[in-house]
Amino acid sequence: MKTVYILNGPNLNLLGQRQPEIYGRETLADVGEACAALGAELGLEVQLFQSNHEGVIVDTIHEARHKAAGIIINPGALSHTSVAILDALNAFDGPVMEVHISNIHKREEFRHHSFVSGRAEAVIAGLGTEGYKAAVRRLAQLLA
Ligand code: DHK
Repeated sequence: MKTVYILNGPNLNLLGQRQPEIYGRETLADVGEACAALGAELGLEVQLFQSNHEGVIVDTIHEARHKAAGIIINPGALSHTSVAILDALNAFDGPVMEVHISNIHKREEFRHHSFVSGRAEAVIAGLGTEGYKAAVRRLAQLLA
């Protein structure tokens, strides 16, 4: 079974608690369970990670080089600032899906640009937490 990493950046540990009008009421654990169940149906083992620290996310992408066939990433605020995460993803050989729970293009201008988007096969923004499941489905197709 192929493994997929779902990586989440800063503040996403507070999913379900912070600004629910923007990010919804589902928790990250709920997202992890739903994606693991969907992944199992589609023949993928899904592993969920979250860190508030850029370097830990970079280290986890390096680990994915040897352990994962694909990556789904919501870098949170680091989407808009982190060349280091882009560089790490460029050192990963498999497909990358970028997910934003909110529609970053409808929000403040500083959220409109993401360093990761040029590396991603697809960018999903504004589907709420459903976006993670859409990314799992697409990765299953790409990895079939
Ligand atoms: C999550 C965050 O934490 C923000 O910093 C991004 C993203 C948007 C999201 O929509 O999932 O700007």
